[in-house]
Amino acid sequence: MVIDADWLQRIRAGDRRTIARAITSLENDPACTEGLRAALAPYTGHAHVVGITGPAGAGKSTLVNALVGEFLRRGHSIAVVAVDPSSPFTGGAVLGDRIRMAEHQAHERVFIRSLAARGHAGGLSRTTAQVVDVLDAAGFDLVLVETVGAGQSDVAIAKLARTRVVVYPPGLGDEIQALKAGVLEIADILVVNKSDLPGADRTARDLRAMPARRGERTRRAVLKTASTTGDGVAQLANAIMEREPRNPGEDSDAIAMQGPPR
Ligand SMILES: Nc1nc2c(ncn2[C@@H]2O[C@H](COP(=O)(O)OP(=O)(O)OP(=O)(O)O)[C@@H](O)[C@H]2O)c(=O)[nH]1
Ligand SMILES: [Mg+2]
Repeated sequence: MVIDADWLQRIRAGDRRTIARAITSLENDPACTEGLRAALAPYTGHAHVVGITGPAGAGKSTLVNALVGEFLRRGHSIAVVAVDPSSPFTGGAVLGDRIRMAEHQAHERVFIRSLAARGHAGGLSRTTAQVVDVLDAAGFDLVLVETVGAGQSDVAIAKLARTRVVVYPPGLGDEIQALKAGVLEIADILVVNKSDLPGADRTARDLRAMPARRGERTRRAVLKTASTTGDGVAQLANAIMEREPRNPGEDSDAIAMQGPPR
């Protein structure tokens, strides 16, 4: 891969073939990481990076597919990075992700890519952060990163994403206590997916009962979705968009309004 002005221009123009090749180079050749990071640095930091994590089979990929549809309807461009566990137990996951996310694959405002985790610790593959940089520089409004079924150590996404969504299936029960110290701590938005199945209300109630994080004024949102029917997906999209930084004008207005009366 030759990183020159021409290449940069194609990336920034969102040229799919150049994006795809850059990601393949990153996957195959760790040596190109530094050059790429330096070249892209001036053009990153604009995309809203959203981490979608949670236990295996919670419905993350199905939910991402539904979110992509919702964000498309709202006029956004969306890139999806699905990190595959690539363990012997879930060897079919890449194919499964592709199928579940295939609905919007061909859309001009969508780019979807699976990455093999290859045993890399922390729920992300070695290249995930750089791949996100490529997609950010390519001008996607949102970059959704689905990570492998999260355990307590899978908090690498916390550093990468502005918004962390943790997805659970119904029926957590006592497991919630064990989860408390781990990935739940990094969640900005908690989702009980498969809300069409029994037990979703109970799980949502249990999650709502969790204390707020230290230093946090408000508790995290707990939402219910059924990604197969689309129920709750618009509300989740709203909750994600609420975490976009406001433009500076709006912020100063807000401060002025909160100030003491003159
Ligand atoms: N009933 C019901 N089933 C769902 C829902 N969302 C997903 N599923 C099903 O749950 C299964 C797992 O869905 P995935 O989207 O692959 O889950 P995942 O969390 O991405 O799984 P991994 O990536 O393997 O960890 C599939 O058979 C989905 O059709 C839902 O809202 N309701
Ligand atoms: Mg998945």
